[in-house]
Amino acid sequence: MFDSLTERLTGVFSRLRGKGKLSEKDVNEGLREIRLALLEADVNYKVVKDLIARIRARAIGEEVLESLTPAQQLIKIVRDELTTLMGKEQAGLRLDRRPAVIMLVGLQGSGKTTTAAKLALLLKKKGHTPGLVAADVYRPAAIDQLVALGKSLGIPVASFPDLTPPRIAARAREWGEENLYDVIILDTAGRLQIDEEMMRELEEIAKAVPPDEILLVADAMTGQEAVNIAAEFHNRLNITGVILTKLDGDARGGAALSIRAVTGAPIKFVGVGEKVDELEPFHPDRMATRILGMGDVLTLIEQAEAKLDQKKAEALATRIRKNRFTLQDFLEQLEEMRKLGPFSQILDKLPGMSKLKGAPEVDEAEIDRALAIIRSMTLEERLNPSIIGGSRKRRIARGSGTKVRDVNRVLARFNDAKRALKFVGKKHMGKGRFPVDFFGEPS
Ligand SMILES: Nc1nc2c(ncn2[C@@H]2O[C@H](COP(=O)(O)OP(=O)(O)O)[C@@H](O)[C@H]2O)c(=O)[nH]1
Ligand SMILES: [Mg+2]
Repeated sequence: MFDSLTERLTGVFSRLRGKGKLSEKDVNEGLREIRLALLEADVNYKVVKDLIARIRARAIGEEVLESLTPAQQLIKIVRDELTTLMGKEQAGLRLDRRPAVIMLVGLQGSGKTTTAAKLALLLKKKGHTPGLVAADVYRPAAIDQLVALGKSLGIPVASFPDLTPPRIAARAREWGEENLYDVIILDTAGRLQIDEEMMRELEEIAKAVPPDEILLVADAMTGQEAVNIAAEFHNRLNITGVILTKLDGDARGGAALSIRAVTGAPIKFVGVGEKVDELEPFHPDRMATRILGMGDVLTLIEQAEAKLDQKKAEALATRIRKNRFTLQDFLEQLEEMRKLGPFSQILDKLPGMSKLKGAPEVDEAEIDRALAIIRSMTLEERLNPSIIGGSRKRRIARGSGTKVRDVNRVLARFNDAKRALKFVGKKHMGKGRFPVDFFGEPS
């Protein structure tokens, strides 16, 4: 579902993440790529424009640039805005009356009849007693199709071939009352295109019942066409929601992302296959997360675990156990951790941390300074800090834009950490466990 959009967005974010700190130019470049990806996914032009404007405003307002994990902040903003775009909360069905009537409308081939059966099955599984009514009297095959589906699911189907569609609708409610069905799903006739006759008939049906829900069934594969259709149906019928079908195909995402913003009607369900159980409630937040390629759960700990290179961590652990921990290791680990986010957030979430001493206070600026200082050292100096005398310290300070006393402090911290790790290595470190409290107060 929406594979190429997801691929493109994932690409944008991994490029941004790779940069560490972001400049305003980086953010603008990223937003430009996101914009193109959305347009290519056939998202409505105006929807994209507004969305990007909102993301940009927040990216600047929330100081993404100054944050320590700008790419992640930006992903979060994009995810939030995509969620809002699709309606924020999951929109459920309003089924207050007995029986409640759900009227399905849409063009021919959009999936109405299939969806009527799917929806009945979903409601039945939730404890409802649904009944299906065929209000498509023009094609006998349409009635047969619904009858066959109902039979296979054990759901009653009624058709009243001698009545006009508005009369069928009124009769359908009575049929439900008589049989104590609590939800009636009306499958109406569609045309290949929107035409006046169809619209007028649907309006008459809606007047005759009137339905608790008028749901437009729209084919996601048709992209912006589905959005235009939704807007027209909404104009005439005041639809209460949309069921987007065929999301299992190579739909590009345009309809899912635009329909709500363009029409104001929320997507309530999505069809994800031809089988009768392939209808799902639509969750804007989960869909946004999915579109961004972040799976269903976005938590720091998962990111941390995914990003820490286990092999490296094990090799490091071995060196620590043997007390051969160098400034080069120190640098690599700092850089590795920098990718994860603010230390204060990750410290207590990393495996093994709870076993170490109480969560230390971390000065983020100091870590940045330490990184700059170690980067200004030669490899030889990093592997053997004892050769760093006065003139080397001055050179390193100059190179990193710091003072000699800052260099001294890093070296002292490193020695503290090394001593602490020697202790930790003997006492606590299991194989492969990742030590992260270099910046704890030396014990
Ligand atoms: N792949 C896929 N096919 C669907 C989905 N929903 C409906 N279809 C197919 O779309 C075609 C038209 O469906 P139908 O219910 O007859 O459409 P109607 O003319 O609106 O009643 C059928 O072949 C269905 O199997 C879906 O979510 N995924
Ligand atoms: Mg049909």
